Amino acid sequence: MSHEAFPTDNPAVVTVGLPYANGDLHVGHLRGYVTGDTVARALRRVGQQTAFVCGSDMHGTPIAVNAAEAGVSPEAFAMEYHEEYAETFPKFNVEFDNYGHTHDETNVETTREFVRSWIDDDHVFEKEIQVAYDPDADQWLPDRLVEGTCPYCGEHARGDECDEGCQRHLEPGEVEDPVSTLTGNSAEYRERDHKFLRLSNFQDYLQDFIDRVEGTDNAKNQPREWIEGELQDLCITRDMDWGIDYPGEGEEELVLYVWVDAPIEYVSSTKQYTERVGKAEYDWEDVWKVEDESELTGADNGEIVHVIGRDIIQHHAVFWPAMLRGAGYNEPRAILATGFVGIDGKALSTSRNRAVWADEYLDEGFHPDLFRYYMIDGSGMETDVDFSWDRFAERVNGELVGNLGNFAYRSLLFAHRNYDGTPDVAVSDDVRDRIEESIEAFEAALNDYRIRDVGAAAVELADFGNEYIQRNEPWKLTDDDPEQAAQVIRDCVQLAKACAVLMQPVMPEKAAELWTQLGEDGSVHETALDDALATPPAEFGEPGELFAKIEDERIDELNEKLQERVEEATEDDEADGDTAAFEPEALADERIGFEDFGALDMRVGRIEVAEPIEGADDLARLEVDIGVETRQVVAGIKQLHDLDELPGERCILLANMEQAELFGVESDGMILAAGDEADLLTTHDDAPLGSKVQ
Ligand code: B3M
Ligand code: ZN
Repeated sequence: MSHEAFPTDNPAVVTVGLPYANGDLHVGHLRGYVTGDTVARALRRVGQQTAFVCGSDMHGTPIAVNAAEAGVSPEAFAMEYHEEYAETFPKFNVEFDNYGHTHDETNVETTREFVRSWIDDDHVFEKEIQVAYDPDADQWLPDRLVEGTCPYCGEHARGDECDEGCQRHLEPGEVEDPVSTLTGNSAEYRERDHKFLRLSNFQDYLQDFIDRVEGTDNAKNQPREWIEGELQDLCITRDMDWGIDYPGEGEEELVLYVWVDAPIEYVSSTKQYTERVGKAEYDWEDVWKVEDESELTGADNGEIVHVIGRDIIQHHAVFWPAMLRGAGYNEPRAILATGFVGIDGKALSTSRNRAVWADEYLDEGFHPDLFRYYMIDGSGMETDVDFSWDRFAERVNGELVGNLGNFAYRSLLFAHRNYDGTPDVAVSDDVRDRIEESIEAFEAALNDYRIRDVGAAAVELADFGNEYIQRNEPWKLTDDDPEQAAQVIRDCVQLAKACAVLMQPVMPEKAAELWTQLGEDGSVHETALDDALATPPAEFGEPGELFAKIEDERIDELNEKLQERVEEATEDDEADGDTAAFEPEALADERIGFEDFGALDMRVGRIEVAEPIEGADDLARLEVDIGVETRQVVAGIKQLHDLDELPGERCILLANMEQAELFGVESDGMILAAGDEADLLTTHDDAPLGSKVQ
């Protein structure tokens, strides 16, 4: 690791990608904010001074277009959503230390300072380029106002991003066969002068940067391809009214590209936080400013951690570090890129109403911490997940109600009834050791950015607690061996207290509830991990249940509602010829004989191990037991399945497939799967492993 482990003596800042102030929030957005909030809280638990900041992204073409359609100014339009977001986040216990927006004075000023600094250091130049133009509408077509074909992968691309294909950022003039989204007519390319940030000046720097940046594998590896190739300079201006004016002389009609002022809001928002609490408490400059490149690797710089969606890795791991360096700023220590949230295997769509909305979740009466737990612990951070009420209920009923809640309730109830609180004996060595183990697991997971495991620490400890209480049966000991009964319950109360400390980052409100039940008078939000081992209060009252079971009927209702909506959205997709709808492939014309078929040696297998392959976006390494032996195979299913769920699953393996090596991993066979979602083939009954498919 190129960085000192957390906690360091430097202040940290955690940010989350800014939401465009352009529509209501849904569970897909919330995944990122909940992840960021959990990271910030976990850092504080290990003793790292941390500010958690964000803001609304107010600029860009979609907001300008939607505002025009609504007949209001872009500013008024965006402000309304900004205010809605600022109110919604705390309802999910996402508590920013500062939540600003990109159009506020601080960000306008900071952005202009950045750009002036690039101009002064000769990182900006002017170039004549082709920009799409709509002759009917008589206007330029920046970004989302034009669509066409991606020059890199041939997929349909919208303006500045190939969001249906290779996910690349696209520069003005790059989209092929441009069409105006304003009129639907073909657009023309016309010549126009624009300003560019000379990214090529930062090539060497970025190569070093990508070697030391920490975070999720996707964020560390994907950018290599862009950084190691020739870096294309970044056009930083647009022909629009809505945005921050380019600060150079005589360029009044140009505004800055939205991706210039958006990440700078991370800095501005931290600045505003300092303005509020004072430099003595938190100095934004300690985190963000590093004039000289040689100091970047020093031990005195702040720790910048960005949580983003996996579609904006290039902006954060290539453009943003160059923008920072060009202005004498520090660089990100870590970039954590989360997977997407889908429904029924399809992307969430706000315009189609294929979504579960933030307000809707709360209106259903569910506690925000349940959603947080499901998002953080339902799957690894990089994995795309399908939102499902069934899975939500499964997690809540199994791990929270059945395990964590049950353990805390039975322990505290027993303690309260028999001892009025914590029995007056010392905690046993075994239990102390077990709690220390959980603390270490939490710290290690945080330092590796395995946020799911940070969240799992409390639930695993409760699992241990349940086994412990079950094994020792204190209810049988109260008469025969009161000392031993007191010891067991003393241990359980300590375990419950440790659970409260460890669960705080993921479920802050539930942790506080448990803390109060324990009779603690301070705040669980102020604790350090070691407080998990401090003696709990001698007295506390009767506890309540932390979590309530979600009944099947309730889930059926929710499923039905969601299903109806998904079907409607799919019908809309189909009506629009949207390719997200399922289209079966035409049947093959050519017939084969038995012999050809018999040449395929397909066997029934069981997946024993499934793990991601470092550096490969889609590939996983599997070990498959096929009765006679275990085969290692490489399968392109990393994004499509939750790998942790695969061990134990039965599958069909083509055993005489040619051997291959992918990303340095040997593949000795192929597992069979159907469709774009790689639905794994299996058998109807339980034919023994190794049985031949015939
Ligand atoms: N506003 C939203 C997105 O592309 C965009 C993020 C800006 S982060 C600096 O996900
Ligand atoms: Zn593409």
